[in-house]
Amino acid sequence: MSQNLPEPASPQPNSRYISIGNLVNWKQVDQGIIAQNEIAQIKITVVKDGMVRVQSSRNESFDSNPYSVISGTETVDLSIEEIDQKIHIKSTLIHLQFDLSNGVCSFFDSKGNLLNKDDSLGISWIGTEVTCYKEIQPNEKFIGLGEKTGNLNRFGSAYVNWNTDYFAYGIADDPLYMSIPFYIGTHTKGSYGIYFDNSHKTVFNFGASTDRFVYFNAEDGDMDYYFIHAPSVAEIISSYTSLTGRMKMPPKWALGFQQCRYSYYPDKEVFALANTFRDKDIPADVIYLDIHHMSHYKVFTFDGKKFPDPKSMIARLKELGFRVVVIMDPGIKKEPGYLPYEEGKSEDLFVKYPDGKDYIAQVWPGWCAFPDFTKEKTRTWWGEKMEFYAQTGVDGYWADMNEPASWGQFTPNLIEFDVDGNPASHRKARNVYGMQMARAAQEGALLQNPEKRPFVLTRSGFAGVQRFAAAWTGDNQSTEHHMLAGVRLINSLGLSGISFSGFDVGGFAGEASKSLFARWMSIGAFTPLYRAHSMINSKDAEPWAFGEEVEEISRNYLKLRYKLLPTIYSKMQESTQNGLPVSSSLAISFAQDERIYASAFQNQYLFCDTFLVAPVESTKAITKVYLPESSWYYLFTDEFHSGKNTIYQDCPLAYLPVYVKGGSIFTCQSDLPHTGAPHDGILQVHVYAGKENGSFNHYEDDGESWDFEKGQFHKRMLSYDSMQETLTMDTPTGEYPGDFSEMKIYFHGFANETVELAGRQEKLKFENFSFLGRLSEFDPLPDHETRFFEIKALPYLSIKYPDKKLIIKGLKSIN
Ligand code: NBV
Repeated sequence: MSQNLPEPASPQPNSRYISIGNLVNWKQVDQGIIAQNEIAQIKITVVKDGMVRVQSSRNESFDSNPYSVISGTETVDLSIEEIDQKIHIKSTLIHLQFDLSNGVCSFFDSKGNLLNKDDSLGISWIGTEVTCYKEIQPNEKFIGLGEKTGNLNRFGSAYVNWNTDYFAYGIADDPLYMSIPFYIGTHTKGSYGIYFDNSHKTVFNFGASTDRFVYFNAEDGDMDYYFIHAPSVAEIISSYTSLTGRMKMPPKWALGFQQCRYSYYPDKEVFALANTFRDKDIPADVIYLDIHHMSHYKVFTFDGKKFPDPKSMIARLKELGFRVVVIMDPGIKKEPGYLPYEEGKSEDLFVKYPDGKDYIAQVWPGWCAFPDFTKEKTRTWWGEKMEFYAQTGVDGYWADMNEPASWGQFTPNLIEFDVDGNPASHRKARNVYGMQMARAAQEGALLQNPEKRPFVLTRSGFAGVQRFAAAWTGDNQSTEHHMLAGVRLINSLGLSGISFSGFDVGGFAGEASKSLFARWMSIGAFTPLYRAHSMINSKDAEPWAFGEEVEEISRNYLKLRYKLLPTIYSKMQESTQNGLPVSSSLAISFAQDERIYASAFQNQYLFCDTFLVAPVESTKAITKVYLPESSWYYLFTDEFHSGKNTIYQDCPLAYLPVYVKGGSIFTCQSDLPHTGAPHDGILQVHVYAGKENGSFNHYEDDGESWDFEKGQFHKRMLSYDSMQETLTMDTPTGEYPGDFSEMKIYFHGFANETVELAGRQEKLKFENFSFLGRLSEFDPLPDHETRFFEIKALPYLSIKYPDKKLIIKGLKSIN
């Protein structure tokens, strides 16, 4: 072992493959090693238990990527020794073997199972392009990679990360708006995650056009990846989000229904929209103002004709229980006298050519300059400008076109960005630009309203964007396939650290059929971000625009959404702590179950860990559903199904196939027109019998301030123990008094007529219960009957909301 390492060679332009090759010199450094030869250097660091960072560079120092990784190295127990030309780096969860003869890394778990290994081609370069080739393990599946179309199992496909404005993308198109270079590999020996921390254009090839390897590469920068291992896929995602951050608790209203259109104007139309929701008793919380709110599409302006008095308009909307979210596009019109342009120029805030001239390109307002959001000064300035919206009462911000998009769709690579003091070209900065705009919007919202939790929605992003904004999947199309592809996109975002996301319900481009809109509304109710949106020059696309039946179906699912808000809110809070998604692909809990990857079942997911949602085209009356290990109850009738079982399910338009996992608990409230309206004070607790134990952490706070950080929350663990036959409600924690005075506990799948409560037998009551309302008989013909599902004679117990720990005993499962 030598302490004197040779100087690394500087990169040579070369169109041939060159591998890192034989590494004769290495030395131990803090929590790892560094090895070097004339081709490159490689550094391996145990970042924390279950996480190893591998960096390799042909330069003297490693390239910095300041935006995604937010946690540092933790001190861990590890051993490092050299045996037969191999360095063994052992920490508790990962044993890494580094082959000095060719730079190949092999990752094992603590029991010696091989998780992942470089192909002998290893880490290598072609010119500045750096690649890591990996062997494919037997029967290995690849999942995640963020906003990517295609199958749940990405094996056989390749993807490019290059943030792209893609109007009306097809369901196999790539790349889209957002790049998350993080994927999970899973096979019978275990699962692992790889986060490639490089914002240049990257390629992830999971065995497309080759049977030899999978690889990931970047057109420039270093090989710099984090290898993450933990016993479960869920823990791998948690670990990844401890590295790149987690979402902040959103305001409760952002979980209500959001109505968007390109665009609602003038103010009268906005009022009509708001009043129609209320008149028709259709719950909703948010109305969006798209680009027509502006004067000549100039950000930080209102069109004085369409919106003569935005402040009073928003105040009136608030009285009706609506929040307003306003769009912000990055392009600043190049127009002398337009203050944001003048300030941006004089304060040096725009993206520039290397010769110092502003980069000017065309978008909605015409020729525009682009704020350099990778510069702190620009982000701060943008946040200050947001006062314009904040003082009118705007509550949320929508960052669009932030790939950044421009007409022609081809940004010249030479333009320069500050990258917070480490200037870089468009090649390195493009993929992080949108995320930095989302950051500016979040910081701006906080600057303008420090007491309130911000809501920012972004189209573009990169790893870590979850810290700043919710995401939506851009300009989808009004087709059945797109509806299902959108579900896969959301599930994939969830696998990649983004918990708060949604798609345009109804489809943005094109026009949804009646049935498609109805089905999409029902799926949207089980999606973290529930937002309908549609394109300019298309037919109206509000819940009432498709006839009476669709209106009733939409109302039903919207009401169900609002009933479920205590559960959704609780799960969002949990996600801020563990980084796990609220819409979870079945690959998280059932990674080793082959069936879940089948094309017929790959769209299925668990919502709030409780509801298995099986999205299905609106044209189908019956569908196949795969129910994995566990036991399951059809939500609308409590019909019982054992797990590891494929069933045929009727799916009339009014009933989306949804199943509750045995052993689950969730909480509900009464119908509400919007999240700010009072409920009836009764917390419904639904508990489902099962062989597995289940628990649910019910969470409440005031819904919009930061007081929960100072203890103003109400949290209560509810747990079901199948062996003990008990339902336990722990003593609540936190200082927030809680919003409920009564509790109504529904027992699903239990044979009980009484339960034991505080030593006494309590008689249960029974009612016919339905999660959805009955639809009108639209067709007067006698042979036509509108189907209605309900749970017959469901036992329940009503009690005062317990302020202390309470145990209900003697629960007897039917199955
Ligand atoms: O601002 C208009 C639209 C917006 O409605 C949509 O959601 C974005 O994805 N925007 C794109 C600009 C261009 C649409 C053709």
